[in-house]
Amino acid sequence: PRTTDWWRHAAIYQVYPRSFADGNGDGIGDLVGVRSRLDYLQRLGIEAIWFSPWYLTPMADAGYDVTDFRQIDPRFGTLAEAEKLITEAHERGIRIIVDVVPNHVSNEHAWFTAALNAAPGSPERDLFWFREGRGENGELPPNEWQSIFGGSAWTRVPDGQWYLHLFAPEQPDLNWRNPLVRAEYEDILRFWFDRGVDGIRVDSAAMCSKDPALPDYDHSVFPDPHPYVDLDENHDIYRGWRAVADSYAEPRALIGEVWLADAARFAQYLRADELHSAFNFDFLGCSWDAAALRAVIDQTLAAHAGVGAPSTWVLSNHDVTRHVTRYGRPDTSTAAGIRQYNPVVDEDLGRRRARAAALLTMALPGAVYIYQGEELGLPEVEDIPADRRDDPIYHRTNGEDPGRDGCRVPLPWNGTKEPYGFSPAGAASPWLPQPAAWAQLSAAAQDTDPHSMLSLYRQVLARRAAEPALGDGPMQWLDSVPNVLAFTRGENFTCIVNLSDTPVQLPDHAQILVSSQPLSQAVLPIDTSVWLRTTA
Ligand code: TEU
Ligand code: CA
Repeated sequence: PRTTDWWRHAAIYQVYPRSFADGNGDGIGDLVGVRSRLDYLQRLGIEAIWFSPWYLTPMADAGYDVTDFRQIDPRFGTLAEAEKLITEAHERGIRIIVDVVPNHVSNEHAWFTAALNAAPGSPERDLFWFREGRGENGELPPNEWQSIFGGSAWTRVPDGQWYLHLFAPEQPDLNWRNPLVRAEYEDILRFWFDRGVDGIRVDSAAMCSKDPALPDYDHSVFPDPHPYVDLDENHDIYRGWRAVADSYAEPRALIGEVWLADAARFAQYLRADELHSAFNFDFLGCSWDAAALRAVIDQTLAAHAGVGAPSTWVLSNHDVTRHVTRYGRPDTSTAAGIRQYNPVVDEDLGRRRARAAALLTMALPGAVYIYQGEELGLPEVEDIPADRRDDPIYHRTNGEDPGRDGCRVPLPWNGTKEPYGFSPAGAASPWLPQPAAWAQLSAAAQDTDPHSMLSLYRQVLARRAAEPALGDGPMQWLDSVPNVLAFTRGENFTCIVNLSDTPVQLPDHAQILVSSQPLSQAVLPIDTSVWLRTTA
């Protein structure tokens, strides 16, 4: 049901600004480009946009290294343009979510340059995690922690101290035990809420607090909690943020990126005085398998019901292999390897499953996230030349990890060759190369084809918005054939997904509302899903 708590049921579209649309022709997406495509997003039928970071940044981690949260990066535009964009989206009934990164800032942030110029033990250094090294002359890092992007999590500065960075060296971790850090971030939230922003996506939300003893741990196991993941102190941070969000007449939503293995500990972040919701990475990483999906769905619903929070459903984002490619692997149990090289991929199969998955996710209770380009059925781009790759993960692992460039390739809007309308005519090349075979996948090519992925997304989103039983609220599994997922929402709505290897009969007297493939008779083919109007 559609309550005023929009975040409980919204279809939220992730814009990765660098790759969405380039307005000024420098080959990099920008806010003018986004504004020129708001009609497209409105027609698509989404209810909110989450923007990956658009703040001032040296781009060591594609903008997740922020120099100043109150300035827009000049590559993307200006604060005035961001304000215009917020207004223009609101005029279309689209809400705006911005990304806030609390775990770290850029090494060019004023706090970090001040810390580098200050002495060991100074208040400036206490905003970060500066420590003496080990070994005779402190030449060894303070502990064995590894960066998530590869290599040690510590970098030494000229006076001999080391600072902690769980991601790239250009992303020094903040010390959340320092009250100035808390005050500053609450102020950043107010800065954006005061400009009409409806919600915040909280980056790496479970990582902010660290065990101050900085103990080593066994890197081969990764339990929750862990010296820098899921410490209880995190909850105090988000209680403070929730108070800020709730201080507005129209309360603002906080959506966490909380990667945790333990469902019960995950749910603690969604208690009534903390975050409103969080991304469902268990679902994202699940294989294309009925039993596995059903288990994840049940576990998700149970964990969220316990705290009264809405579930979310996510298939792709800017950090993982696009799901057309994941679902096109011969063995999708490797879908759990959400980022890996994919030597053999059946793209048509992957796209067929992606279509079926769209109907599944959009019929489940809660909110749904759509990553830009998934509505076009874009695959992962796997053959980006090494010298064009940008992601620090690729470079810091010497290419052992393919990194995330392949899901960040600029969108194809129209035309038959690069830049496919991403940039205006005569512009610089897009910041990442686009495949030669993307003409058929462009938004313009799909616009008038009633069977395209884009048409399917439009159809499903329109129906989802019109169907009172969809969005938040209960669901009921139907007993069905093995490897087929079937459930009802409300009195007369049924979703069926056929993951088996044989076609299945559709129920009698059912009206087909939407199907992921054209249906010629009352059977549901393999890897196909359907929404039905049913009567009890
Ligand atoms: O990601 C946090 C995170 O831990 C992973 O998603 C990580 O990016 C990587 O995929 C691990 O294998 C968030 C952002 O979504 C990501 O883009 C940033 O690089 C990261 O934080 C640092 O800010
Ligand atoms: Ca641009």
